[in-house]
Amino acid sequence: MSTEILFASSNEHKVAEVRAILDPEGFIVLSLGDCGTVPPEPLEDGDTFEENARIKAIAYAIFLGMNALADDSGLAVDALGGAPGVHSARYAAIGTTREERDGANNRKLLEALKDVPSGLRGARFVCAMCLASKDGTVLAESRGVFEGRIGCAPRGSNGFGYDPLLVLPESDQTSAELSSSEKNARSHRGAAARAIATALREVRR
Ligand code: ITT
Repeated sequence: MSTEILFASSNEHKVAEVRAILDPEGFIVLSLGDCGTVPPEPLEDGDTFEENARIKAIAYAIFLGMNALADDSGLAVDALGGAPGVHSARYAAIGTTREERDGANNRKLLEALKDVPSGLRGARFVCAMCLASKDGTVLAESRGVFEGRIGCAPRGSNGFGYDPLLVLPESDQTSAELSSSEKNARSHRGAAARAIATALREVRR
């Protein structure tokens, strides 16, 4: 039995990653583009990934009248006190396309860390996921973390965002040098999506 679930994100890379996890579980993952009406983007003004994931899931679920899953995610860098954190998507505040914004964000991050030695460049991707029902009730929440450190130059062409800068501890590869299935097996989003799948199975019953 297949069940449709909306993953309320405007980021096609995030949608593809979540789809690859939930599809084998028997869920047809719809994106905002599949919904006909494009809902207004809610203001992500929470202080934490969890708060923003809740804001997105609840707003889209109520607007569209259906269960909605949302993720708020980003990069937390130790040497920057956890920044860019919830501001990861628009850290450099430059660029109109996603590619331009990602490139500007990565350049700004490398500049901010230019004097930081390799032993102090620890960082992690964090993903908070929230599943909300059409009346705005939070049905489930999950969190995943992907540990690494920030390299000195971008490497790799897979993925999106800060993937070319996050160097994995064990292999010296960046997240952008992993295949999509390798990234999903280890990543913050992969872990959060696998955890939320359990709640989705309950909702389907
Ligand atoms: P939606 O809010 O529409 O889902 P978004 O891309 O704006 O899309 P966020 O507000 O959660 O999503 O911002 C996440 C940002 O954090 C994202 O744009 C990247 O810059 C970064 N990021 C999150 N997960 C990442 C990953 O797996 N790889 C690389 N960068 C990531």
